[in-house]
Amino acid sequence: MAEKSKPGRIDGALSAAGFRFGIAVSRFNSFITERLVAAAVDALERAGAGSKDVDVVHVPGAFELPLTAKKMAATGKYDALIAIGCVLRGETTHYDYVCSETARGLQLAQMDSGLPIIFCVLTCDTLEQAIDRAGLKGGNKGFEAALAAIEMAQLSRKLRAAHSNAALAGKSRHK
Ligand code: INI
Repeated sequence: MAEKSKPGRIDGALSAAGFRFGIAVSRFNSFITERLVAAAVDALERAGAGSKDVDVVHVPGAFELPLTAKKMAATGKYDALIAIGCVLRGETTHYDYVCSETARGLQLAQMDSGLPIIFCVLTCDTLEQAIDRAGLKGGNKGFEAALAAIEMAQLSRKLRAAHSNAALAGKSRHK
């Protein structure tokens, strides 16, 4: 019986050397968001990113993250972005609008620009839940987001190269 060929596998490695990252972070609930940023920068630098290869841009609240990420993507300077925020449920429906529009806007910015934009916006019912995810029981979501940013930067570069190679191969086949 003919041996089955293995599917080609393309993975993103976890080295940040040679990549540039942008972080957009909200000042709202900065007690939480600054802890997420610190962990994200720590992860990027420990994975090999130079300090000059990481920019941090501050915005008023989570709602402002999508436009800022879109503008950062348009600079062409970055291999991946991380959007960091923390939305805490209040007594009104404001929370729902901020959460859904922030998530929707970030996904739109990512799809429009083609640049990976990692979603690191905590959406919590209580401050305790947010604290748990910013360096306590739940680990630190900023650190996890940085790993996702590195993986997606690597993967995007590989897929771009695979695309160019396929295009070149196609051209030479048609000569
Ligand atoms: N922004 C946040 O980042 N987190 C919140 O918890 C929050 N709450 O609860 O209101 C919040 N609101 C501000 C919003 O993101 C905008 O900055 C504001 O509406 C101006 O556009």
